[in-house]
Amino acid sequence: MNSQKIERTLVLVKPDGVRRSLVGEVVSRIETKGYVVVGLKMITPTREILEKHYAEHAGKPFYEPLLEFMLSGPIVAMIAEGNRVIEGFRKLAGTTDPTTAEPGTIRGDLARDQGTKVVQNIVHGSDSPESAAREIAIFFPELS
Ligand code: IDP
Ligand code: MG
Repeated sequence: MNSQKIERTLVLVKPDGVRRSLVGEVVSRIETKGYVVVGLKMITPTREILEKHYAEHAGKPFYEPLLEFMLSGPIVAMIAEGNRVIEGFRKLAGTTDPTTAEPGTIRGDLARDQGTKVVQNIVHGSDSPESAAREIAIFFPELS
């Protein structure tokens, strides 16, 4: 709990979050928690970038709908920094399914089941130091 290791995590505001003008809300939750946003950009991702980012899900039933959804509009990519930020942002985001995500979390407060093939849940956050390094390199190649 007292680890002093400063981490970085990749946060994405997905197209649903951008469409609903929730970029500021997401940034605000990260910053008011005390993490520091050290990189931020709005991009229209290519299919190639998303295939790299979501490689672990290739072949799953929601994979194609996930790529289509992520290609449906601009997204905002951010790097958040702080002690244990990888775990901390996952807690701020809440669980994958917005119906059961705890109120108080980004997904629990701001998203709901839309009846779509892929769950639309506002944000992505890296799930481990290895994923964070890999994903930051995909979205911020200029930093590596
Ligand atoms: P995470 O974003 O909470 O880490 P992952 O399992 O990595 O969840 O899945 C990536 C994204 O794919 C989720 O955020 C969600 O948008 C979508 N997704 C994951 N599991 C399902 C599912 O069972 N049905 C539909 N969409 C899903
Ligand atoms: Mg994930």
